[in-house]
Amino acid sequence: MSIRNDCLLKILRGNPSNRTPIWIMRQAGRYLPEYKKLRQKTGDFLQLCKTPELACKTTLMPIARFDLDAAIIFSDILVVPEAMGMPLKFEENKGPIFEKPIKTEKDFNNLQFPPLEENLAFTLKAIELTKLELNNSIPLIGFCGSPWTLACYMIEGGTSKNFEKIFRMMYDQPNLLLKILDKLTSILTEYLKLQLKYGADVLMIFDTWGGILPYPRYREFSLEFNQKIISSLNQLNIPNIFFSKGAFNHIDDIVKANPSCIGIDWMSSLENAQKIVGNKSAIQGNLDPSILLSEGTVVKEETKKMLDQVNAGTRYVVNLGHGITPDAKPKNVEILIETVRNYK
Ligand code: 1CP
Repeated sequence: MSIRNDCLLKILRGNPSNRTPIWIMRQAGRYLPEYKKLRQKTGDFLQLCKTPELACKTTLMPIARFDLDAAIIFSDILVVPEAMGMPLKFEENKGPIFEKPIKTEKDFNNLQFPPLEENLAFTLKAIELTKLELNNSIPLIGFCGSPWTLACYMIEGGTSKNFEKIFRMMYDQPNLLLKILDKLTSILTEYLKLQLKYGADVLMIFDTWGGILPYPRYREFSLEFNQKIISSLNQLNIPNIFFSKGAFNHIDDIVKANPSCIGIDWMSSLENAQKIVGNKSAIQGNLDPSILLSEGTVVKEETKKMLDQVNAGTRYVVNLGHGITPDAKPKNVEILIETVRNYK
């Protein structure tokens, strides 16, 4: 079945579109009052992810409010390590916690290659339900974390400031880390293919912590594995988006990995991105998420400035340079979208 508003798919596939697609990373979440209300009622964030009807309902919240060109399934990147046998909890104001982080070869050997269709059935079911609800109006984006980004959480045990544990492993036991990344790569590839099977139209890899790697190690510990995943998706002709935050130094190499679209963070130059990427991939971004905390007039002005930088012919997707933050004003999202729609 074809999708009625397919401007995102057109841009990702390199076809012309007279509408510039816009969607927002983490568009369903804590900045929306209706999300906060549902979240209060449900209690636990993970429980929300694990109840397909509620995950579907949450996915659709921003779609009901705003004129967006894609939905992104409500889940989290960390459900994958949990499915591999690492108990996970989210603590209020603390973020994710793995009680038994990976420290040794033995911990690694205890990680399962889980039956993903069973262990992650909740997200797959949520995709299926959401596809029915969307009724081919707009595409649905499925996603996963990159192997490196997931390994950061699995080894650090949660959010980290200095990432000392994973860096220590990288220098002292590189082979153990490479084995972890390799296993994650196989699992994530299979997981993305399952999301496709259940109805996702576009697949995205979030390499949120790629940019913390020392320059000479980025390729070996992040990009190499992401490239494998991207190449599996390309073989199946599935439009994909690769976002590696803080990795603009490596954009030449990222282009060579050949994703359909490259996410650009707000610290990087959209102009330079266009020069380097050309027409080989689409580019997505890169409004500073903090602009949505500001006044409406500022949102309008900054959005226009961003659009002014985009050359005719660039395969371009409007988005923020990273996820929307909990204090963003929903009204500002409306102004952002309106400015994009009215831009000539
Ligand atoms: O209600 C709550 O308190 C939970 C907040 C929340 C939400 C709404 C978390 C906890 N995850 C999510 C959903 C989520 N996570 C989506 C769904 C799409 C949507 O909201 O529209 C997606 C795509 C993610 C991906 C994700 N989770 C990433 C990669 C993307 C990014 O923004 O960098 C990462 C790093 C995570 C881990 C995570 N999940 C949640 C927290 C607090 C964290 C830790 C972040 C950190 O380490 O700083």
